[in-house]
Amino acid sequence: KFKGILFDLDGVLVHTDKLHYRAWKKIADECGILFNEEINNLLRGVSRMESLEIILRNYHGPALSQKEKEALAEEKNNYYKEELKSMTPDDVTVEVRETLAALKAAGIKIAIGSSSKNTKFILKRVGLDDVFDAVSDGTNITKSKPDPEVFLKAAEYIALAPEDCLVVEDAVAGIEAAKRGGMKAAGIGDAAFCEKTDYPITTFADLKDIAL
Ligand code: G16
Ligand code: MG
Repeated sequence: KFKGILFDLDGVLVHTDKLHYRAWKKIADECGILFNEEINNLLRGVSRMESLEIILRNYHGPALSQKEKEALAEEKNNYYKEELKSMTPDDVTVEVRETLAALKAAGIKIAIGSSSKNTKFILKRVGLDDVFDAVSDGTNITKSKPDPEVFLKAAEYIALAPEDCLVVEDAVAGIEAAKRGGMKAAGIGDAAFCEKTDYPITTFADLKDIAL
């Protein structure tokens, strides 16, 4: 049915969303800004600088220059990268590994479509760096989700038309990106309840029922 499957990274294959949360929380606390899980959910799939802008909606201090904003984003990334060092292959479940292997064995091409500029580092840490046919991430795009660019590039890298691909996402912005790109979308977590989600799934292995 699908010739290719394009996987979001954070919140789908690995749970770096918690690490993003902790790093942003440090920045928010330092600046005296309200930040909680609800606000964190708005950052899923959104680029680093756009995430900062969302967080700064709750900042009421003196105006920040572009330079100051970039410094805050960099500080967040430093905290985040420190946290990423603790990731190991154990951070990818057996269910995820087995499902990816089953999809590949069926001849389906698999690729990453992530907004993160840390994607390659994360894939290496968790031992998934040799598993995917292609990686499209924050380093090869100019517009982040909900723009479809990251998934269109992923499809292009595996030489498939968007309509032959299924996107797997945990974020509403990612589902939106998939639909705008002309792909079908499977949603896990919050994204399972998104109106535009074609295939709501409760667990990663459900992908086998959809794609095999
Ligand atoms: C991920 C996260 C976002 C994060 C973005 C950029 O996207 O979900 O919260 O802001 O990457 O990450 P970085 O700061 O590492 O470049 P995705 O698309 O993998 O869910
Ligand atoms: Mg995600």
